[in-house]
Amino acid sequence: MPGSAATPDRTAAVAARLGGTRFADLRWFAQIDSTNRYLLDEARAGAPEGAVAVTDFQTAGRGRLGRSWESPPGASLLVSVLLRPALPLERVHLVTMAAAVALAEAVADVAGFAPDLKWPNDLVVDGRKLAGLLAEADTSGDRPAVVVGAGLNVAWEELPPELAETATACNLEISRRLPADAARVPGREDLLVAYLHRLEGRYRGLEDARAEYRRRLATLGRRVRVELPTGAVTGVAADLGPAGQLLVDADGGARVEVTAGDVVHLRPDPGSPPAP
Ligand code: BT5
Repeated sequence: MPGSAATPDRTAAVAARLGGTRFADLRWFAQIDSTNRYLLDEARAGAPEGAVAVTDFQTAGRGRLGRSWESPPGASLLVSVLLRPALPLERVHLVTMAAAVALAEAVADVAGFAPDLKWPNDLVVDGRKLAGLLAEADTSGDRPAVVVGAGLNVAWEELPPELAETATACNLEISRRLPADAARVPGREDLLVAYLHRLEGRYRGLEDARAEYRRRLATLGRRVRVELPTGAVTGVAADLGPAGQLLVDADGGARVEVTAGDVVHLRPDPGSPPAP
């Protein structure tokens, strides 16, 4: 079975706090295979913009490029939204950038610290991944439907060995900053409500969202290695293109436009000025 029934109490309590947004049609599942898979199927069946799926646990959480997204039950905010932006397909990445900014703003609002953005869709703290976003499109209707999924690590007792060096969670960051008696773990409901309110604002102003994404993008100005299907490119991340592409000044002198791929932030060369 792909998902258990939505939990009505959770669903109603959160939906009641979403007035003024387009996100009133919210379903909170105790367990599901993937909230992105669920909403893509809903999109294909004609569901309108604004549907939201949230879950405590995914049995087949998806990352980008066929990877998986892991989280123990109840430890993360796992949420997808369905949007039908009036944009050509090649510009729908603006929606993912708006969502990344909104999620970073929600973390600042509720958890009290500000994560950085890493191209294309990660929230990071001191280089460790706090959250990832995955956008998937369905182009069968008149307008592309975009499902934007977000996985935000909220309250992890400990990180599993395979993520111990690369990931972090809100509770771990808060306890690093505050003495144990003052540290409070933010609630997933509060983070969700803040995220959807912030997303409403950012989605209404996609060009501003792009500018804010660019402003917060820790990748810009850094030496990077970009892993592409055709091989790796090393250089300096120089700018963001109008549709969210990463423009890299490669070591050989060429400017490379990256639309999809993985980026590794490198340490600056010895002797060169520090990255901003
Ligand atoms: C992403 O992929 O960062 C996108 C993640 C999107 C997850 C959400 S959850 C709600 C919605 N429904 C879904 O099915 N998916 C979305 P990517 O950049 O490919 O990162 C995946 C990689 O991050 C994995 O290969 C692991 O190395 C690592 N990883 C897995 N789980 C992680 C976690 N909880 N925290 C940090 N890193 C993780």
